[in-house]
This record gives sequence, structure tokens and C-alpha cells, in this order.
Amino acid sequence: MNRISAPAVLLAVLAASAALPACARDCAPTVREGWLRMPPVEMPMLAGFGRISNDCDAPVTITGVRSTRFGDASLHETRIVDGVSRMRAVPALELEAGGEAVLAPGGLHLMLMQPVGALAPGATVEVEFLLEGGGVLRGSFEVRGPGG
Ligand SMILES: [Cu+2]
Repeated sequence: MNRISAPAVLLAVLAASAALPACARDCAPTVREGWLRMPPVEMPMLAGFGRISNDCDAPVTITGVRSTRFGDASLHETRIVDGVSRMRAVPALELEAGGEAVLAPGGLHLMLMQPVGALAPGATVEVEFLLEGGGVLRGSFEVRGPGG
């Protein structure tokens, strides 16, 4: 049976904590796997999906969304109310430390209205998420057809 001395355990703990990402004030969540779904018929509106991971050691709150490619952008949530699918605006989205928000069809999503110019599948759209306190997160979203 292996016996590990207390100092060795302490050193291992210190080494592990040193390996954690430094989440000082320059730590920011990341936007991954972003994509936009074109509507099945021509409508001035796209839904956006992806993941926003907060690998920092403090919570952050997203208070707004913007993109130069759209006249209007916001966070929405789809919910089934009395058997009917309804959307509502999400004015603030908090990500706890180590937490992740998943934007997926049928749930939380980006609502992008009034596209500036034509968008085609394969295009990449940059979206900015405004953070409480003044920071901005940038994410890339790939445009896909109505089938996703
Ligand atoms: Cu919506």
C-alpha cells in the first residue's frame, strides 16, 4: 500500500491550483459552436444557437446583444405555456462561475431581426454580447439553412 506524506499532498494541491486558469479581471466567458438558422420562408429574422461558457471564477451577466449585421438583436427563450410554444425576451442572463448557457432550438436562443444585406448559408456573422459592468464578449456564428 502506498503511503503519501502530508507535504507531498500539499504540494500536489498547490500544483493543481496553479494550473487553474488565471481568472482575474481579464478573464472572460467564451462563445462556442455558434450558428444561425435561416427561416424556412423568407422572413427578416434568424434564430441563433451555441454555448456560452464562463470558465472564470466570478459570475457574469449578459445584459444585451448586438450585431452590425442586424438592426435588432436580443436573447429570447422559448417555453411551452398551456401546450403552446411561446417566446419571451430574456433581458439579463446570468452565468455562474464555471457555468454554461446552452442556446438550442426549443429553448434559449438569439433573436436576430432586420438583417443588413443578404445572408447565405456558410456565411459567418459576428455577434457581441454586452456584459454588466461594461465588458463585451464576441462570438462567431455560422449561417445554416432551415434544416440546421
Ligand atoms: Cu425568439
